[in-house]
Amino acid sequence: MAELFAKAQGYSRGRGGSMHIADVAAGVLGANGIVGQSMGLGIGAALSIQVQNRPNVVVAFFGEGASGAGIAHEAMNMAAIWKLPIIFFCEANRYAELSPFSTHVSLEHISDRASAYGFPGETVDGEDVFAVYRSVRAAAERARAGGGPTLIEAKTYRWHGHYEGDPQFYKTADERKNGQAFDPIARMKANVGVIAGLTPERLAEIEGNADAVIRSAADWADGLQSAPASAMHEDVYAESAHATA
Ligand SMILES: Cc1ncc(C[n+]2csc(CCOP(=O)(O)OP(=O)(O)O)c2C)c(N)n1
Repeated sequence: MAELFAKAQGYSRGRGGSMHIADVAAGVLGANGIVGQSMGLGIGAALSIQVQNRPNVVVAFFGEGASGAGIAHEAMNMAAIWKLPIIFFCEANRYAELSPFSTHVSLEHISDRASAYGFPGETVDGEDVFAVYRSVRAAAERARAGGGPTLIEAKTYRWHGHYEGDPQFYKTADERKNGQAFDPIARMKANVGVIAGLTPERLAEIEGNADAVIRSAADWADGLQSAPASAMHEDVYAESAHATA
């Protein structure tokens, strides 16, 4: 919350915002705005795990748009050759920026690409929390046992536009109106009783506790002083000559 509110106590000292959350101590190496880079950074992290003989597994998240970037293919190839402990996790949400899936992907399933590198690829229902969990768990077990990478494609749906105020003219009017019917959280709540044996009361209690944690984090962050403007240029390694002209 401090990072979202641009406060100095944020993970990236308030300079990254929502797109650059990193918490290295928790194993979150950092999101970045360069499409596809999670895979390049991910195989580096996976190589370090392998060299140090640690039991961790990397999960590199990316979209179907990123799956066509050069770095995706280089990273998957190297991960396959070195049998790196990494899961390539594609959130295939039907749109890349303003482009529908079929305009830039030549296959029905991104997961089919894994066979080109010789490791398993799997398509899961990304709206089903439990299916995703099972699939990731199996891939992590394989990676820990030295079996190398897995490509998981989770089919899901992007509610929002690419940017605030995106009129989403690349969707049909019906889709713009009814798209929110795809809701993995609502679906999980409807199924969790059957699968995990939770009562509606216990589920409401869990939700209430989570809400309270989020609320208190937001209140805490809201009350912090803003990072001083004088600190804005700290950790900047290159500046345009025009900035000082
Ligand atoms: C290397 C690079 N090229 C282009 C962009 C501009 N850009 C930002 S998001 C995006 C589309 C990404 O699509 P996808 O990977 O499907 O992710 P999603 O939109 O679903 O989050 C593009 C092209 C960028 N940030 N980085």
